[in-house]
Amino acid sequence: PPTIYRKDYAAPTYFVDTVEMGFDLEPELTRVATRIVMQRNPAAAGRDIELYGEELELVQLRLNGKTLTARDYRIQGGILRIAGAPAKVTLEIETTTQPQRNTSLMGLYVSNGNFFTQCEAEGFRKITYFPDRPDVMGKYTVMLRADKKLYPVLLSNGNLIEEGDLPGGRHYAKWEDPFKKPSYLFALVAGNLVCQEEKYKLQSGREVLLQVWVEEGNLDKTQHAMDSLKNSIRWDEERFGLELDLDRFMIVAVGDFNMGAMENKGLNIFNTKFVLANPRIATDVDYANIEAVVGHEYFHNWTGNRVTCRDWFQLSLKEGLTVFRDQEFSADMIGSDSGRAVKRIDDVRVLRQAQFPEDAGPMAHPVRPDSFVEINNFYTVTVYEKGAEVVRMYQTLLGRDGFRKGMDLYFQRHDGQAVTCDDFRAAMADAGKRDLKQFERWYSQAGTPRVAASVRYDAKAKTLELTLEQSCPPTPGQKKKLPFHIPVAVGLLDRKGRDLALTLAGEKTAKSAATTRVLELTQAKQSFTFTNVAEKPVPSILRGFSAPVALEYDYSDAELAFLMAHDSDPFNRWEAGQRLATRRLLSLTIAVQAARQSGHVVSVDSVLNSLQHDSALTDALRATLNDASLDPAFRELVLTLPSETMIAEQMEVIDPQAIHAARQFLRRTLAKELSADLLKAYRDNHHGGAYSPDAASSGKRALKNVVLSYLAELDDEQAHTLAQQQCDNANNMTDRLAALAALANSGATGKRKALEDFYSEFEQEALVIDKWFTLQATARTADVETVRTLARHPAFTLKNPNRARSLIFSFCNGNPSAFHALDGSGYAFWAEQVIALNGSNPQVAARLARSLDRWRKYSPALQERMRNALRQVADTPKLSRDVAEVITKSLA
Ligand code: B3K
Ligand code: ZN
Repeated sequence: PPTIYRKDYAAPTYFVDTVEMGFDLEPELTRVATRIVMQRNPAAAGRDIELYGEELELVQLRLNGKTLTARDYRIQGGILRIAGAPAKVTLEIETTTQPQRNTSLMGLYVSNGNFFTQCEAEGFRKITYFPDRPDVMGKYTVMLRADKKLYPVLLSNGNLIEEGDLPGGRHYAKWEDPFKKPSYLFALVAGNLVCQEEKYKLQSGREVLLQVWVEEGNLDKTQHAMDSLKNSIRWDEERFGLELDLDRFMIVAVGDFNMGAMENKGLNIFNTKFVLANPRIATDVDYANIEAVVGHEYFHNWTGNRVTCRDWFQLSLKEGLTVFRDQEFSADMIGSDSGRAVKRIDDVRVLRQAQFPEDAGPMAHPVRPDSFVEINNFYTVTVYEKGAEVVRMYQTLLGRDGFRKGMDLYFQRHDGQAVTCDDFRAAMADAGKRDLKQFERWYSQAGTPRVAASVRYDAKAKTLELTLEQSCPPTPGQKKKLPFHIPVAVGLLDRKGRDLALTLAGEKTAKSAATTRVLELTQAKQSFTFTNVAEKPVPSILRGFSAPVALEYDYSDAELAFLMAHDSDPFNRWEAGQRLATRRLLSLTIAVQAARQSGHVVSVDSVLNSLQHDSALTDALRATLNDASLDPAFRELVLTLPSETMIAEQMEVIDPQAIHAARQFLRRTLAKELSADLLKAYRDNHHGGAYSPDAASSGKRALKNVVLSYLAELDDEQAHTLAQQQCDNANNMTDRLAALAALANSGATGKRKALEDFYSEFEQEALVIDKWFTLQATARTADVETVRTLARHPAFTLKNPNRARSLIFSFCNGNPSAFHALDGSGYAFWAEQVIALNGSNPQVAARLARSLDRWRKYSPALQERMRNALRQVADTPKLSRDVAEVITKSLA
């Protein structure tokens, strides 16, 4: 399959004015009649009309009223070309598709008997022939016709302008979208659905209709999504002055969906996972995710829909920006400073856990990629999460107000247009009167920059010189990197842990008492001198994680413990603990390896136990755990050790089993040493009152449940009883699931029964059964055989993406020590599943294919087995473009 390059961008040959569509919806065969009014792009005179189409039956094609025959056009490689057409053209196209057989879940498909569409990125071309590219925008009118009994609800973008009955038990609905849009934002839904609806008054006084559509039995799970939608609408008005531009806004939940949700104009379609919630079935994390995703899709209405992308290389223009917006929304919804910090830490954790490895692996690509084979493979953590960090850096550099001015200018210039990342950067630079030329490298260079920091204190001169040196490792196709423009937020702590007022050399004295300064690192190496520094301070560098870089600074254990206790910046306070824990985990991992090698592998534990005791971490964690002045949610984050994946990324050669043993050992040791404090924290934060998903209550539950997970490490009767009681008495899914996990990872006698009871209680709740699969796939005792057995369970199916992710992805990505079993059995299983999914759903298959991305980081023996599994997939006949791209790049 061909590679597509950003540099080859060419403007469309024809622009679209209006699109009228008629659908005769039948699951076996749906007829689609499309009338497109187009005009030649004057800059593309003499070039063909180009329409894309995939898996379509072309029934009829007419141009300005005249039926075209096979001689009048060519279809090649999914493109239909018409030569010599006049400047003004009306095309009438009739196509058919087979929704029931569409397992790719792109284009028009059927889920549980209802019709849905997914068009981003290139799914519209599976519905009709069309200039299916984001820089071609048109005004749509859509007529839906279907059986009235089976499909009582007929929805599309915009406003309902007409509906009525038709002969033969059928009915119709006509929808008109007043805004021009690219085809990827088209949507229709037809089926047997019900909705919760509400009238909502905008700040301007205009009233809008809000609806959340679900299957009949789920009406008791829509309130949180509705609340989140209203909060999103208000937030975008207040923070960015952006108003909902439609009179009607709909969210529809669907059980079969490739991703999280889709921002179709006025008709957002969501994975049920990000809509349905009540305390019985949803955890605190689910509640928070629903709020974030509802916000995200709603915010796209301006960042993505009103201003869209010129081409798919610019994807981060809308995604990075919209993730940044949803992150800020969630933070503002919590409100408190500590809550904001917790949210920030959560977001950075995702970035480091998923994006840093991507940026260091074979699929590494810039935030604005230069090429792709299959665009669906580029909806990545780099484009989304690193893209959001890039947007956040504008705000860090320009300030909140400056950023807002930049946003205002962006909309003023580009409303209704399809634009580029450079256009966004120019709006920020112009509004802020700043030179952001070098900042462009954040878009063009892949890889995670390293920033090495060092300090020199001069007691006589009372100065502190901070030297920052940046570098960026090579990535595929990019050997040498140029320096980035990096905002580095810095603070200095005195001996008592208080922030110093900061003055830089050359400035008058501390006119402002700023205690955090944003330094701008633009060269490979740069020094900054602080004056008036009375004593040697401890530096707090990269506060708030002010840039997506890996910071290296040679802290002593004592300095880290000091920062954990005193840093006024909560992010760095947490970070210090993570550094300390990482250090300890790495040395334990090496000890495990040494114990194994020495031959007498009586017990790795006994060897670890004999290591010199290191109390720095234990003491610091104890202090945090017992500090009632700290937000429980924050304490939970501090108590959570870096994941096995995080540790793996720090190693030259990844040894999954040694990492696992080391981390388990440390958790057990901490549980023993802190048992009294843990029990007290459990009691203090456990209360049986009515459930509320607010940040304060969920923070307490989070702390209580991480404490429970530590106590469960002791695997004694007390822990079993605690877990069993919580499991029996919980009035919400958060507590229930945490207790079940504690049991499942223990040797408690009630463990089997607890899992079985859980299953029968929630058999009808697909999203809960997903959790049931995940819990078992990631359990410590799970191995490939466990997962194979679960895959034969009657409730398992690869056809439903959520279910596939709940078992297969959870195991391959979330249980490293079992997945990387030395005999390669995990990889054989992976290859089978990738191959099976490749046949039905290439997009989901390609996601799973990425689980072996980092194969070169493992021991030669494991590498060999992974390479074999990769080759097995590579040699599979009829490999999709999606999977082929991932596998080829992995093996390259
Ligand atoms: N824009 C969609 C993602 C579409 C993915 C296509 N493979 C959801 C979102 O980011 O909001
Ligand atoms: Zn998005």
